Amino acid sequence: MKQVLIFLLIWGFLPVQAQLINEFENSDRSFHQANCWIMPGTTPAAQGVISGTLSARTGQLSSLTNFNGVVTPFAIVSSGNLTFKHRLLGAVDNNPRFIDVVQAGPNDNYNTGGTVIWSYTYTNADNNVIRSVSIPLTVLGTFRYFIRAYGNGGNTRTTIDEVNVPGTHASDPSNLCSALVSNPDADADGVPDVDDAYPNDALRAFNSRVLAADFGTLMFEDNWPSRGDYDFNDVVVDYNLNRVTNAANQVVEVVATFVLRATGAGFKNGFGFAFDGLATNRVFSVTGTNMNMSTNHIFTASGVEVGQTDATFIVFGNAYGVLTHPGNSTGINTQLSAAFVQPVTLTLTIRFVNAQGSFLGSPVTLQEVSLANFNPFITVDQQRGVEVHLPGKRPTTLANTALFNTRDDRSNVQTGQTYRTATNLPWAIQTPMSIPYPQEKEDILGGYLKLAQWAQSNGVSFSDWFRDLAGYRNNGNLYLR
Ligand SMILES: [Ca+2]
Ligand SMILES: [Ca+2]
Ligand SMILES: [Ca+2]
Ligand SMILES: [Ca+2]
Repeated sequence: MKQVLIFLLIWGFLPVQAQLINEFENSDRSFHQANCWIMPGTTPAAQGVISGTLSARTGQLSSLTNFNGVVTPFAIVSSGNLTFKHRLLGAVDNNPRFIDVVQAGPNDNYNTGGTVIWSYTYTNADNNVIRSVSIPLTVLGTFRYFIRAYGNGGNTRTTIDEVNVPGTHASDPSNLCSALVSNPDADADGVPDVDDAYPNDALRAFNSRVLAADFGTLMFEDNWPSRGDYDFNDVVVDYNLNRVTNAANQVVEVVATFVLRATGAGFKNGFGFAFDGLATNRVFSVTGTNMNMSTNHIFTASGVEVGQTDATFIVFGNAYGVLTHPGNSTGINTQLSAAFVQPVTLTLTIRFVNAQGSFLGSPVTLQEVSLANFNPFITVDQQRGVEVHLPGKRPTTLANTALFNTRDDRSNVQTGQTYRTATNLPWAIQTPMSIPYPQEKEDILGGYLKLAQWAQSNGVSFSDWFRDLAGYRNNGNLYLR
């Protein structure tokens, strides 16, 4: 008597007695069913045996749609071959006979769904001949297999034996033999669905935002290198960046969201940013740039600005091409006497991979597109060379550096001491939360009462100057509606 191989395994909390090999040596169909082998129209029988004393013997192959045969348990399939033997019991003559194998996933009905991965048409030469089948399994995952025989009439049968599925048993006999999927991973990217922010997208797995808050605020003064009215509302943009990473934590794309809230300026200013140190040729594509009412920028085929060493992105070329002037104010959304214009959200999608997920050179790391490397700036009044950046940030390749150390600017580009006055005051401000900005012509130092001390101490004092704490703000100077 041949031995039936029994595999024991522990799956979660549930001990399952399970076979992925079946030689059908037990004559009781319920024994096989208990191990999640289903035998539609088929019973273990001695007639037409292939090996041992019993084989799985189908009913008469008299229907092309009512299949007889053997359904294996679900298996987490590893690479290898599905093997079995079969034997047609009788002549074909005028009644065609077929045998095939269907691969069915947890969501497929084995009888009506799945994929045929092997098929064979019997001829009279098969009559009573034992045939061995070996099918390489190229698609790995959780599957069961239906070895099904069928024909269009007559009383011929087939026997099936020595079925062997490579992999780990994954049927739950306590739950109608449904697939045991402890950590489903629908897109097979290695990140289980529960942890995968993109469970049906194998290129994407995680979101990583640079700010915990929904948005932070960027405020710019466009009179640089003069101090100007210092009202910091000439361009006001809320921002956040979402770095989308794959299962290997490589950055597939950055989805940069900006809300243009105000432009309290006579100048027609643009806004963009660079990722310092990230070479232009690492970028596969950029979408979402708004160049309404501006011809101030030229772009490569992939959408980054031409002529830049570091990858540089333009969000909009002209704030007046994004927000529509209400008709009765200096700028937009800085004077309470003028009509409020609804802020406009602009989303830039910067992709670093092609459709197959391949990078242009080395994969982009989270560090390369971090807040530390984020270098936002405005371009003033459609003059490409006039850029205003945050203090300590470098100008882009296209900036006119002759403007440094003119008027009120006291930059030292060599030491990175850029965009600051003799008393360390900036022309641009970045906060990790969204805050109000000054009304038109109101000096920001009169609205944010700790800002001067923060800037002049190089960020040591009042690092929370932007918060709404007692003694920190003078709301009368801020644009609050
Ligand atoms: Ca996944
Ligand atoms: Ca995914
Ligand atoms: Ca101003
Ligand atoms: Ca202004």
